[in-house]
Amino acid sequence: MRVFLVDLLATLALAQALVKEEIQAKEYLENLNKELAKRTNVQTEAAWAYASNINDENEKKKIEISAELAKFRREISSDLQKFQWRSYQSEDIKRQFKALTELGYGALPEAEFADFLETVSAMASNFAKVKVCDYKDKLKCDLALEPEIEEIISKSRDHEELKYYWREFYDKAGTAVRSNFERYVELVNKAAKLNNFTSGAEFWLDEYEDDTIEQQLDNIFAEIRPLYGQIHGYVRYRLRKYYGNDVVSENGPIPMHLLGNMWAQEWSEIADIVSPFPEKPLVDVTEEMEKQGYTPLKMFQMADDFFTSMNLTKLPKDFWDKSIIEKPTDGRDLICHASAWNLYIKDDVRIKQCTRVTQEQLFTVHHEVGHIQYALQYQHLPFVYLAGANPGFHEAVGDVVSLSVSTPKHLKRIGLLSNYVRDDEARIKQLFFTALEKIVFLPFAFTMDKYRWALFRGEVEKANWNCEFWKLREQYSGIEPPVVRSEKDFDPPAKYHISADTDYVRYLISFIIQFQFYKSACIKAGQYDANNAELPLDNCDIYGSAAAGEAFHNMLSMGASKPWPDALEAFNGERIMSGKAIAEYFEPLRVWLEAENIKDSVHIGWTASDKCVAS
Ligand code: X8Z
Ligand code: ZN
Repeated sequence: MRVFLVDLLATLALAQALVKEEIQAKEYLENLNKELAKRTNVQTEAAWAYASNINDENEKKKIEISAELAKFRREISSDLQKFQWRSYQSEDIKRQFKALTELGYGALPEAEFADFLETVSAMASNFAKVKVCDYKDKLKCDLALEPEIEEIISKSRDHEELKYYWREFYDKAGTAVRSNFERYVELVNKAAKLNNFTSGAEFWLDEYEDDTIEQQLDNIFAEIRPLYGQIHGYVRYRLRKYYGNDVVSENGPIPMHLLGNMWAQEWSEIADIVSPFPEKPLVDVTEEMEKQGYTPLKMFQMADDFFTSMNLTKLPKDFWDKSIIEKPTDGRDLICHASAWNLYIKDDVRIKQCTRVTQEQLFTVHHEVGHIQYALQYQHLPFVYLAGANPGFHEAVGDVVSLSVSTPKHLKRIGLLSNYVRDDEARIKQLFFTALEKIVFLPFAFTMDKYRWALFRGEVEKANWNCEFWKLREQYSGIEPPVVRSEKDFDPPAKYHISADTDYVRYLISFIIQFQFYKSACIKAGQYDANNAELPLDNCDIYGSAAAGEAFHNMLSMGASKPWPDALEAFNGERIMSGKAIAEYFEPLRVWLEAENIKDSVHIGWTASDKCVAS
């Protein structure tokens, strides 16, 4: 009896001590979050300075400050281990501790972490600095990806010219950094192991807090794949008519340089030559934007206006003062790939974009402003929670608004479209256009990370690293390079995110869930009713809807404080990522295309590519 009482008292004392410790831990976290925000602000300023002006001095500063921050985080991580946080009552405190003990790449020993930063910097700056010579004037050698090369790849219909720029770009942006990339893969895997993951793949996927995410994506992709097959078959059939049988085969993969985009990730730039119903208007407001004297500034003001029309937060003064929204003309090198930045100080948010006045860029502007809106909505939270529910959520916000902006209804409202009659054929044409952006992108996005996961997992021999990339691109997208590639070439880093160490499955997730958000937002806005032909999903404009804005606010203001199903639930009551909404959106197109392809005896599917050989 006595022994029992002593035990009980001891247990009680322990429990009391734990409660007391938890109170102290809370205070400790508050201070630590503030300290981390301050230090991360300094590090992000250095990263911003480098990204907007690439030179040795800015690179050195950025690397030094990043190394210092990583060192600080390693130090506090041993402090954190002194707390028995796994036994605490509060889910919130446990979540914060868990996030703070994760060191990411900073788990690498000092010298290797510096090596890692230098390696990524070398690849990213190489990508940013690529310049090629003009096709016709080989003495003019200052063409950059943004704007010159992208403009040519999207507008030229001369397949030899397109092939020339494709090869120049891939050689310079990809092959040039093969050895850096090999070192990079080693270091990612080493960091993964130090964080107790089997490989870089599991390390990257951990951000999604869902052990079955790969399987879920495989399943959703399998549901959409038949529609992709129809689009692919139809586009190849139309390209064959346009370029002739010698350039485009009947059953093979599509030569990717003909698709209007350097990576063939979105094909909407060639809508003018592959869309059905040529006599119907193609919704492309680029010309109208030019005619009306649009500027990058005006495009950002419009995005700001869209978010505020839904009762969301206005872009703050710092945004307008500090953003870079046009390519500087002083000749400096910078990373032109559009990005949104959170500086971890109240209202210090910025975008860096070499904006051009085109319809496609108008959508990108909304995409980037979506990132900023997310940051503004969660900025009241502790530092550890200043992120999206998962990276895919962060990518999806602005795209939901872009889906709305791209509707004929909205383009009319803002005076960019007139005399447009939306009959059945015009509608199919519009859906086809959107599919060239949204459906075509899915297999592309999947392969960017399937490829890197496979390398991290050691599933591919180094001697096959290039051909494995093209094998996946062929298998999933049915495209191939315009010229024979070999293991003497190395093409993956010619995609920005591969050179810049950014995962890509975030965009695959975004392109799926953005339709879930869009559909619910449209219902909330009274703009979509599945039983009312007057209110179709593909002409829904959520502009001015406070109800849609409230749903956004509920989700965005949670930041990363809860697992993503909770954030999704806050938006629309769902807890599962699903392909149902995207399939519903494109259903009329699927029905039409299947019939059309049968009528035209269009071949569906593709034979294997022979465009990559061992050496
Ligand atoms: O990289 C981006 C954004 C910046 S987060 C411009 N996107 C992906 C890409 O360009 O490859 C947006 C969609 C896909
Ligand atoms: Zn983005």
